[in-house]
Order: sequence, then structure tokens, then C-alpha cells
Amino acid sequence: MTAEDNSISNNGRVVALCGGVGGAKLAFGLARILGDRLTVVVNTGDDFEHLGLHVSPDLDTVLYTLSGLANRELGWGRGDESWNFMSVLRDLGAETWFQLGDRDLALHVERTRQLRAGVPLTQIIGAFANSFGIRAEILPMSDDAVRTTVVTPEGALPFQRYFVERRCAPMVRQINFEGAGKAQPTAQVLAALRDPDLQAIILCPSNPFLSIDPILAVPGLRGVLEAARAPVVAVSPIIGGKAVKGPTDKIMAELGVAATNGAIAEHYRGLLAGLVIDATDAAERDTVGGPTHVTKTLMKSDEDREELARETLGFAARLAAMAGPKRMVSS
Ligand code: FO1
Repeated sequence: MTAEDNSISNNGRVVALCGGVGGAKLAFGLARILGDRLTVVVNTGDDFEHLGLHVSPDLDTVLYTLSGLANRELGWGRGDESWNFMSVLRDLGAETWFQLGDRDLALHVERTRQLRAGVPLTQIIGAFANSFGIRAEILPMSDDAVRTTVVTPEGALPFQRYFVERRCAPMVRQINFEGAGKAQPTAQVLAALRDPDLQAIILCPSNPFLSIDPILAVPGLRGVLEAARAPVVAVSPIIGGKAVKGPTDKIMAELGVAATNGAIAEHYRGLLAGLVIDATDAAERDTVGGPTHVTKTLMKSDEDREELARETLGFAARLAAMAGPKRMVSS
């Protein structure tokens, strides 16, 4: 590690964009290094009303992962769970396809109560993060409703119906972000991205199509990223042509996109100063179309998460030291 590499670890703000289980793991590693100098902007396109409750899966996965409460096998929900609510729901013949643990349930009930009282989602999530002892700033991408729908041969499915109830089986023809056109980025998200002390913007190894694109679809956000002085660095969610978790490679195939690191770089065309790929794919280094850092990107342990975060921050520091953050113009 050069002194340069450590520069970001020791000062300045870093903003990470994230959604889903994989993204939250890198956010965990970044939070261990950066503490309150990290802002995590989280996808809310997966949010939905269920059983009369407002559920925010990606926000909750970040809250549980950064606080150490997450179920480590599943990646979502809490580890210390009981399922009495679900078992009575089943007895009542109600919908049980979306599993809500008893402790997790309290968070949905309290979020719904506050939303109905007019409290902005950003304020609710900030208070939850504090109560979980999280020092990083956790921000919804917007306080306005943006809802991911997946267009399949059976028609448009709300995201959780596609992802959980149908287990990603239907073929994806198109992905829409309902309400994105009218949504506003929050003042807190804009302030973090415009922080004069911003050192790096990290696109976590989330599904680009389902977790990062909804964030980039919020009017104005992509432009703020493109104008940012700090380098934008993505960690590829693809290793060896496969997604580490979830339907990324299946969706890429259905959308006619090759599951390669070059395709990931192309997807973020115009935004990236660099891409982090796994050592398995070192041979792809020269086909990515711009600065590439090769390291171990599979995160099994907390140490793996922190090591990948450190490698990514070091790469961003080196890119920042070069004359201005060059945008990758992938092939
Ligand atoms: N994913 C599942 O595959 N099955 C579930 O029953 C389920 C419940 C659930 C409850 C709360 C929560 O925050 C997440 C939950 N998830 C479940 C995961 C969630 O659907 C996905 O993590 C995201 O929406 C996609 O990134």
C-alpha cells in the first residue's frame, strides 16, 4: 500500500451507491474503514407495500449488514429471528410468500407509522441507523416513490413479485422504474455528492440493472456523478461470467448482454474512472476499456469485505492522483 493508497482511508468523504445483498457487503467493509466519513446511497426501487406495511428491502439489508444484525446465510433479514408472525399469518390463510421475521416486523411497522405521520423516509432511516449504532450516513436515493417493475412475457411484475414470489423465473424483457421521472434526489444525497471533501464514489457490486440503475434513473443524479471531481469506481458483480448471487447473469443473457466485465464497464459508460474485477478474470483486464484493478472480489468473511474496500479505495486514490478523473470510454 503506498501512502497515496492510504490517503482516502484517512480523510475526506466517500459515497457508495448500493442495493441488495452483495452491495451491502462492500458497504460493510467501507464502513469499517471510513466510519462517519462514508455515505451509502441506497436503492429504493425494491420498496413495496405488503400487508399494509411499507417494506424497504435494500435499505434494511444495509442497516442489518452494517450493524452486524443480518442473517449471514440469507444476506437479508435478521440473524436473531423468530417466525411467530408468519406462522399465524399462514393459519389465517394470508400471503406468506414474503418472509417477515418477528423482529424485522417491528421495523416495518414503525417505518409505516412514521411515513403515515408524514415523516420523510430519509429521517426515519437516519434514526434507525443511529439506533443500530451505525456511524455511516445511510440515505435513500429519494424520498419520492420509485418502483422497479420487470416486464416479462406474463406482463409487468412488481419487483418483489418477480424476485421473491416467482424466484426470478420469468424472462426479463425490460426493466422500468415507475415514478423515476417525477422523483427528486434528496438534499442529503446531493450534499454528499457535492461535498468539497469528496474523495471517491463507489458503485458497489450490486446488480447494475436492478439495484444501481434505479439510483441513476433519479433525475439529476447521473449528472451529479458525471460532474463529480472525485473518481467513480465500480466493483464488478460478475466473476467468471457468473453473478456471485442473484439473477444478474440470467438478466444480462435475457437482455442480450454478455456477462463479462467489459459489458459491466460498457453499462456504466461515461461514468467510470475505473473498474475493479476479480483475479479469476485477470485476462479480461485489457478488454474492459479503461483503468482496471484486479484483486479478490468474492467476499465470504468480514475481513474479505474490508480488504476489498481497502483495495477499492486505494485504486480510487491512485485514479484521483492522475490528472483529473478520466472517464472510461470502454470499447
Ligand atoms: N428475499 C427472498 O428471496 N425471500 C423472502 O422471503 C424475502 C423477505 C425479505 C424480507 C425483508 C427484507 O428486507 C428482504 C427480504 N428478501 C427476501 C430479500 C429481498 O427481496 C431482496 O434482498 C431485495 O429486494 C433484492 O435486492
